[in-house]
Amino acid sequence: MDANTGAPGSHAATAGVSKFTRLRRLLARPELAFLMEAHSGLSAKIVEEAGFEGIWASGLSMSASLGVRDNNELSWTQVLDMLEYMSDASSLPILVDGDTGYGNFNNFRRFVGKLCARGIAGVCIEDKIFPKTNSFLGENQPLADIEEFCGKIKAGKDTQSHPDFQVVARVEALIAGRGVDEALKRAHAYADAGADAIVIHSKKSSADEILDFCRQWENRVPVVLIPTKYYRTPTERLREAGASMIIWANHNLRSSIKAMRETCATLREQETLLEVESDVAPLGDVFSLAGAQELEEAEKRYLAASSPTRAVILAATRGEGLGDLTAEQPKCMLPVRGKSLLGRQVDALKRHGVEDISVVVGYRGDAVDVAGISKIDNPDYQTTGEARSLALGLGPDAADTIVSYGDILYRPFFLALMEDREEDIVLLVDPRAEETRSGRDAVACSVPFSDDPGIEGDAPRLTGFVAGGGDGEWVGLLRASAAGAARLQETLRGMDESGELDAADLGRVLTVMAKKGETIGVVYVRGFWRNVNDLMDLAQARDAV
Ligand code: SPV
Ligand code: MG
Repeated sequence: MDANTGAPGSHAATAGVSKFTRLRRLLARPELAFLMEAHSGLSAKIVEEAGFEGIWASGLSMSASLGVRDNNELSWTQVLDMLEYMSDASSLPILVDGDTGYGNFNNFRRFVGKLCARGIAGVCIEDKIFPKTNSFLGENQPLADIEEFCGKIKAGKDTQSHPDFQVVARVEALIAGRGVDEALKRAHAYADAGADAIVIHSKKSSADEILDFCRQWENRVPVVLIPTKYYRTPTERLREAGASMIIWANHNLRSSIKAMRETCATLREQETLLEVESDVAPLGDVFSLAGAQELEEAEKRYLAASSPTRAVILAATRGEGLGDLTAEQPKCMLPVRGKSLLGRQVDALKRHGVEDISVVVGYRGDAVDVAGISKIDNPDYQTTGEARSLALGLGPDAADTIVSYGDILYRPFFLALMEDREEDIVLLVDPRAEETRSGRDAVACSVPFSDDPGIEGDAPRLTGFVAGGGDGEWVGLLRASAAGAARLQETLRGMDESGELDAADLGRVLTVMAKKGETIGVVYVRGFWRNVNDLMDLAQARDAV
């Protein structure tokens, strides 16, 4: 958002008009304008949401919201920081309560320079002494020397970097008990010094003095009123008196104090959220005020669109080698220290961000019960093999896919290892000595495993599955990019057409592809995985986790 124009501003009439100009127009127009107090980015948003045309950045409210007194306990740079949040959060022009200008003309002009740079539309300074005291506290507050205060106004006007930045002079003569004549004398001096508008302030519950001032002032420059104490006076009377602007000076702060107290008291007493929930803003409101939706849309525009990875787990076989243990369930459901083989795989995939997990089931598919998976049935599991199950699992869509056997256990980092390679299909292969292998999926590779393949050694590729020996054993995990998955599907279709598919295992499919010249990458991993074909494997798997 542009700090000066608040670019996504909602009012057509103000689109493209700077915040400075908008505040000047609010003060100058004949129609009465209203500023509402804010003291944070959140309250600034709520003011705008309510339809107000401008914000009063109240010194009292900003101080109180940070738990300090309205006695210049906040430094001017801290105020500036709060203003930045408010200005970023809202497209409305902000008139900031600049107290006495944080020192003499020099401190004030430096403040004005920074306000202009941050797109704060105007500042109000009061003719009291630094450090100030809130106008509603104590009696006979000392006033600034008129000449000194006029110098401050001039310094501010000479410093502003935007022609419409507003310097509003606040007359505290009535607050100090010095009467309407003193107030008028000061107001004229300040207007002569270049003030764009005058605030005439009073702490009386009657507006008589204010109305008297307005009558005699005759709108020489616009008049701003803060009717906190004379709130019973109808707004209509203030309008008729010629006020240009009214400031509701602290009412967001005070309403939040009341609401927070009530919530705290209820919770302290009841120790349950039941009664409170309906009295507080819904959480959705919090996210929407913070702009969650804009971020969601921006993510769609700016984050690289990576097609989500899915997984296909082949788990259609019973696992005869495990005897009675698989009488009622397929081996993927065998528990390994309290969690099934399949459940452990699903956990690893989810940790890796894979949400779309399909499990191809066959034998006792009804007993495959793991949260977060979808089941695909291979009704011919007894007469077909892994290749048919894979064809069913991949379906017609080609997406980035992890394929695994349902009976393996592996460390979750295996999934990341397959991402580091450029090939469209990548296998994990364990090169350990033949005698430690299960003997299931022996593979031959273009480059054997080496403890030190060099910095840019040739990346190993699959040559084909072999009957024994070879360079290692396929772990039972592969990753195919969307393009790789498309080529896998194409190969499976071709094998189906030639009648080869039903008898084929995955080794056969990958060998067909390698022989056709497809590049299939291999990543060597030594250990950190198990497959479970028999009771011995199961015992070892249980020891390994
Ligand atoms: C403020 O809001 O901080 C003001 C207005 O200065 S008043 O508290 O009425 O003085
Ligand atoms: Mg103040």
